[in-house]
Amino acid sequence: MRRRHSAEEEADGVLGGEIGAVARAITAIENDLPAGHHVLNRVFPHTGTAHMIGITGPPGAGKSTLVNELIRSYRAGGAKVAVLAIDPSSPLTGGATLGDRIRMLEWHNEPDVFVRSMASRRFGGGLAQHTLTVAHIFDAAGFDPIFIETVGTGQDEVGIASLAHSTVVVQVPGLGDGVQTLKAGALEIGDIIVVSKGDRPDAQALARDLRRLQTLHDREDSPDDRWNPPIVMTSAIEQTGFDKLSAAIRSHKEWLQQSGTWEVRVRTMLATEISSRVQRDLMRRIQSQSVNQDAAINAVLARQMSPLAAADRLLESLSNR
Ligand SMILES: Nc1nc2c(ncn2[C@@H]2O[C@H](COP(=O)(O)OP(=O)(O)OP(=O)(O)O)[C@@H](O)[C@H]2O)c(=O)[nH]1
Ligand SMILES: [Mg+2]
Repeated sequence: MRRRHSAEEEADGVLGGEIGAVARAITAIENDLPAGHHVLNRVFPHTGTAHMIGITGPPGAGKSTLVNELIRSYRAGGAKVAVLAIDPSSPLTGGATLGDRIRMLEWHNEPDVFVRSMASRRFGGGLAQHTLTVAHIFDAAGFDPIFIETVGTGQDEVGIASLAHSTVVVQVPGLGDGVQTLKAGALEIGDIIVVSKGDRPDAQALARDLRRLQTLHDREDSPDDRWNPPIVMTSAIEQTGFDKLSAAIRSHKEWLQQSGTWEVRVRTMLATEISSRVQRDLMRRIQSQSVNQDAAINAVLARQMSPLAAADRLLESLSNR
């Protein structure tokens, strides 16, 4: 029979790197259970060191393959590595199931590698919050680095960038025309740009395009100590580029720390986590007052109240509770 664990025991378990405790804490956070909050409250003072690395790019771009290679590289240096794969649960993924998306990560029996998939549809708008909150648990358990794999659609790029200290944007050849905005968006948020599937014939052309776009984006007045996002080409088939990629990630971390940008990013990440939580909870509280909401909608429908006044009234009803 399964024994219940106290929050204190669970927190000690997480801090001691016990896989069972880590898994239970994450599940509790995912399901918004009080147990998750209690454990997080206790372990949070012991977090703040792990390097969080976002890996984003279109569906099927080769993100998981890349993460797999990066795990290998960090493991060789003795690191404990965690991966959080966010399943967008949207038709945009091309129907890939969670199983497919993590199949390439063959680390089941490695205690120092923890791979976890989360379905974003369960978060109801709290993607950023849930992702970062789970990452704190990994951090507390001594995992460093922590990879966060997300499917980028070309629109939510900015949000994705505030989930991590370093953002790796994966670009893939062969998407055809109409990817210009995707490329520009990628350049805006990418600390490191990867051209994956470098074995494909059109990979060189894509790298050239990206380099050209990058020069256009370059500003003459930028300070000397600015980070210049490198463009790295990788191929899983030819086994090339991964050393260069992991070196680039490590030097980005160094640059973050030396330039003081690390603290700036951490502040952004935590602010995003907090405000994402507040927004979600406010929405939930408004929705739970469906009587008020219905009355407000009806009043707007009858043109007795403007939509803005209705929104004001709903917010007021929350603070008057
Ligand atoms: N030719 C070639 N194929 C690759 C390379 N890397 C990955 N692939 C293939 O591309 C497909 C998708 O790879 P994944 O690593 O699962 O891509 P992903 O971006 O994680 O996919 P989603 O998580 O579903 O968005 C697989 O069939 C891989 O075998 C590469 O370097 N060259
Ligand atoms: Mg994947």
